[in-house]
Amino acid sequence: MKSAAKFDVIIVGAGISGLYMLFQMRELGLSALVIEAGGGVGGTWYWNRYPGARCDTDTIEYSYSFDEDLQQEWVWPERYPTQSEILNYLNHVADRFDLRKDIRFNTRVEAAVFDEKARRWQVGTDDGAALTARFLIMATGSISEPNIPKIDGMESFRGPIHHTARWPHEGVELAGKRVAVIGTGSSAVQAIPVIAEQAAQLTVFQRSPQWSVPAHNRPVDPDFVAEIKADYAGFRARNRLESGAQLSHIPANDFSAAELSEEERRRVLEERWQLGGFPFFGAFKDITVSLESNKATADFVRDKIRAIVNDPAVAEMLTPDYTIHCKRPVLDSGYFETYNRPNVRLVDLRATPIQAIRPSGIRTSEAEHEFDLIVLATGFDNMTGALLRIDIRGRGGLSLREAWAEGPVNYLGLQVSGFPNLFTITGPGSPSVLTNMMVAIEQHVEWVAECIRFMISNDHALIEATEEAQVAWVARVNEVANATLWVSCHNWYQGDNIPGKPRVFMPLPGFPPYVEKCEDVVANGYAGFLLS
Ligand code: N01
Repeated sequence: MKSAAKFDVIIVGAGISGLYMLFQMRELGLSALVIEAGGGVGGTWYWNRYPGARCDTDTIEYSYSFDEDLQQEWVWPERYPTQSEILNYLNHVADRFDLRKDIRFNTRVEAAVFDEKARRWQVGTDDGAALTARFLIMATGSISEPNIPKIDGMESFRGPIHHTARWPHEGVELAGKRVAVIGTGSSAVQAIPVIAEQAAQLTVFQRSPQWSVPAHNRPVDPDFVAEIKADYAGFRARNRLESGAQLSHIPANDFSAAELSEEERRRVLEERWQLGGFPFFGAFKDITVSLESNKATADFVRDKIRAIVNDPAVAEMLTPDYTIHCKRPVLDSGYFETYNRPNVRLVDLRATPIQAIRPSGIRTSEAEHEFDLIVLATGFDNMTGALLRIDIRGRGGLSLREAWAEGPVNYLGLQVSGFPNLFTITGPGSPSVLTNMMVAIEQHVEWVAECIRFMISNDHALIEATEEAQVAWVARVNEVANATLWVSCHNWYQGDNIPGKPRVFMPLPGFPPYVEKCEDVVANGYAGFLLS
């Protein structure tokens, strides 16, 4: 039998986390291999190529901060980066730091088993390779495992069915086509206006109406960029002090709706609506905890939807009845306006659910709809899906799937008790998806790199979260989340979008206190971890 190829570190995934992790491991002089299922770098931005795909974090913030020359030199044309611009950027990073030579593409990790005797991880891939490493780092992404709903008759459809996160690289011809989009999350809200312009007909199948606010994309203002770049490090540092690790230049207002008259509330909300993007949700300081501020904001958006959409019945269908900002906020460029087009129809799945996909289209409880193409904008098995699809086994053969049968448990979102030397980047239990992901990723990667450096220089073979620290951490995440309105609706933060998934709030609200905790843990000799 061929012996396994040995590395100090194996990193799973060559997205934003995996690339930076590899860079950091090289800095420590370690041998590292990245294993990537895709044919190129980029992770999310490699896979999500649907029409209109764009990031909704401002370009000035959605980039690495670890290299001053890189952040000074790179130029983004618009307020929000498109998928292809981000992919170009990540390819540039991979080339600039010569990362590709340590990345194995088109290879999927299937299993990882901790060998207690050798104190190493054995990693198996779909091409049959056997690899071992002292450290295993899961840079598999928080939003990467597509959710393909099980709908009767799906395989019988005569045309193509494309998930937004598996969009064909060569693009899809939409002209003259009758297109169905199932889902109305961030991906759909971006894709729908673009598809509507190209297709002959578009029918949107909506399960939950979506709170969405205008992105107000525009070319970047060179003076603004010059101002930021004059002290980019300072800008980054200020962003890290914000709860969402971003937008320090447009912070949330410091008052709640209760402090204002009706007229003042409207004025403040209108100002924020004109700013567009995430700053809208900062009209009041407490939209995620105060029902009054939340309702004031929601009522304002309800009025906007009614004013934009011409047909009152369609406007009603598009108007959410749950707390705003409870599902992950969505930014759009002409989403509600699209429903005024003569070639666009909306089907409310609450009133008329899908019964089956037929060779010619989709059958709901009310009608048969004929299509040439079906788009699944049905989202992801977020935060745990990409980890649990791999058969990961720690001490005593304990599988991660068993350990997380009731929902994910870990310490700091970084390590699971019973799985020594295994780290997750932006895992559940960390701020991750409630922040600017770039910042959350850099913080995690740097923490893990420092931890490995510490272990090597102090001759520690293993690090493992203790059971007690893990129990306390999970309780803390629940306590923080339960004090917010994020638990007041059905959302993917709690796994509500996946049938049978345990209902557990997965990300941790609040970036700065989390960072402080991570730093305290280190200052106290990795408190809550067992080093041996
Ligand atoms: O996925 P989603 P997404 N039948 O889960 C519906 C990030 N992102 O790909 O709300 C019918 O939000 C589902 O309905 P419901 C961002 O963090 C960022 O759009 O569960 N419908 C929902 O409407 C985002 O939150 C960017 O009731 C079904 C939709 O499908 C995350 O990725 C861009 C269904 C899924 O929405 C995921 O976004 C894109 C079924 N069986 C994504 N199953 C930017 O940065 C699900 N749905 C801009």
